[in-house]
Amino acid sequence: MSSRTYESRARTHPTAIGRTLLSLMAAKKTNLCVSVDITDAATILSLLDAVGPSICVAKTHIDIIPFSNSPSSIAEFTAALSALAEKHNFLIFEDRKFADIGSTVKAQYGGGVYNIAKWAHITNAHSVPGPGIVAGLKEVAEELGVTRALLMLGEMSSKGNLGGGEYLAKTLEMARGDTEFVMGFIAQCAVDTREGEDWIVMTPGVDLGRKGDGLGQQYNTPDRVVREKGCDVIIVGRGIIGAEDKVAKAEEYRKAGWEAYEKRVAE
Ligand code: 5IU
Repeated sequence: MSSRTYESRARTHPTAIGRTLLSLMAAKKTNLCVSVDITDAATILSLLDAVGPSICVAKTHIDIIPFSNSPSSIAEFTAALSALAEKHNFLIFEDRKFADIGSTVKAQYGGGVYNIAKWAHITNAHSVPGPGIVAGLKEVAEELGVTRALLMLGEMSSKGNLGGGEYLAKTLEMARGDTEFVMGFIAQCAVDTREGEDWIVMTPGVDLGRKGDGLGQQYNTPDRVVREKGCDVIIVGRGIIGAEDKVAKAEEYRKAGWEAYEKRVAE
């Protein structure tokens, strides 16, 4: 687990997106990623405009939006999303969980109706298919001439998931094959780091009160995942989007995540 500050890691992280992310986290004093699992595009945009100052990353699932209301086009929505990311200085993470062979994920990431690589700074991929998935995704970013980064799924938050342990260790080995494109992991704990390595760990399954959702989701507190387990970014969905006062709740999570980080680097 890293006791280095986000500022210091921002200067040396091997990925360009990692350096940008760590530096904006330090500047805004936030390690909060809000997961906007909302099906109405306009509601997502107004929520992000309101919580923008509290977050470092907005995590999307673009394929849950029917685009039947305004904004009714994907391009219009992603343009507005990008403008909000600029305005409030946060990054966009499409939680696509790519899981196919290199040639197929190339077509999925760079094309289709969503054109994810064009607007999402970060996406993620399962390690099941082997290193070709990393190579295929990276080729898309190179061909488009955009700066992008990948998180590998090392361990999920849900009960009974097959990640963690040896699976995470093998995923880490795969990530070592491309340290300029793979910025880190989705995991529930810091990964074993060799001298000179730095992986950003983003962690879903975070809630200040609940323990689960009845469908396998398992929650830990910001303090548990950031201070005790060494994760870097907390990902919070329903804990914020389900609250009456979403702005106040986002601030509450930002403060909890930030205090946990401050304690970790002081320990
Ligand atoms: N998500 C998880 N667990 C995981 C991965 C992704 O919960 O291991 I990878 C997603 C699912 C949802 C968000 O979009 O993170 C968590 O939302 P809640 O905080 O509402 O449970």
